[in-house]
Amino acid sequence: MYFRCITKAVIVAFGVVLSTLSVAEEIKIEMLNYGKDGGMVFQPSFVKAEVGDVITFVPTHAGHYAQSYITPTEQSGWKTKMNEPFSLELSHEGLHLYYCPPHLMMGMVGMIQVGQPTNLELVKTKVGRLKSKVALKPERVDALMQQIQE
Ligand SMILES: [Cu+2]
Repeated sequence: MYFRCITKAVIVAFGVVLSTLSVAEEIKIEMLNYGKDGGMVFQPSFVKAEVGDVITFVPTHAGHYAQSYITPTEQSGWKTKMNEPFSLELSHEGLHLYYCPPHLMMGMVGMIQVGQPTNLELVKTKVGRLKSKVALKPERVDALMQQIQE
């Protein structure tokens, strides 16, 4: 019990140090014809990140790009170029909900949570409209919503 408390304290202290240093991370998201969750996917489709981290969209398979549907309030919308890698610097807290325009119908959607989900209410309001355009695997949109950490 005593040992467990110490372990927990160390982990908490380590977490505080990490968040204070806030080392920027590069996080890769692959664009795939086929991945762990089936056809036409961003992998990973849900990413939890922090302000200052950089997302790189990697066009592992051809024929994909990514476009934001919702971004954190202070961060402007973004769009990658077909078959080209793209780096996105996460400048503000909140949720990015995005999709691959040619494969939205097939459920090629993704989400990036940056820190706190500051724009969650807006996302909840608008997500239905995006989901209505997904003919195959609309449950992927729900799965993204369920992974949001409040
Ligand atoms: Cu695609």
